[in-house]
Amino acid sequence: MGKIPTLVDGETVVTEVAAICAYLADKFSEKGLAPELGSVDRAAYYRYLFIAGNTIEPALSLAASGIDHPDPRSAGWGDMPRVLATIEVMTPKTNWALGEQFTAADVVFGGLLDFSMTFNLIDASPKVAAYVARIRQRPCYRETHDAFI
Ligand SMILES: N[C@@H](CCC(=O)N[C@@H](CS)C(=O)NCC(=O)O)C(=O)O
Repeated sequence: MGKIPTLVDGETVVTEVAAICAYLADKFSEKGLAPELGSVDRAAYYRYLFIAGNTIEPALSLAASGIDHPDPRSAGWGDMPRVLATIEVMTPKTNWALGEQFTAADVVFGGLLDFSMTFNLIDASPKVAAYVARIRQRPCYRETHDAFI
C-alpha cells in the first residue's frame, strides 16, 4: 500500500501501527509494555490495540473527508456518536488504559487520540483531553515529538 510506518527488523517486516507496537512490546518484554500472555489484562490490551486501527481510524478518516456512511449498520463502527461514546468509555480517567502500567495500548489508542486532536478530527472531551495531555507529558513522547509540536 506504500504506507508508513513500516518496521524492518532484520528479515522481519511489520506494517500497521498496532502490529508494530505489539511486536516491539513482545520483543522487549522486559520493558513491561504488554501484559502477560494469558493474563486477564491481555483481553483489554488486545481490544485497545485492535479497535484503534480496525474501527476508530476508518470512522474518523471517513468523517474527516466529509462522508457519512450510507448504512451505519454495515459500518464496523456504527456512527460517529457511537464511536465518540466508545472512545469516552475506553479512555481512562486516571493513569493508563490498563491501570497503573503504561503499555502499548496507550501508544496505539492514546496515540490515535493524540493524532486526532492535533488534526482536529475529534472534539475531545475533558477526560480525553486530560488523557492525551498525560501522554504528551511523558519524556519519551517529548523526545520523539518535540520537533513537531
Ligand atoms: N492502517 C495503517 C495506516 C497507515 C497510514 O495511514 N499511513 C499514512 C501516514 S499516517 C501514510 O502512509 N500516508 C502517506 C501516503 O498515503 O502516501 C497503520 O495503522 O499503520
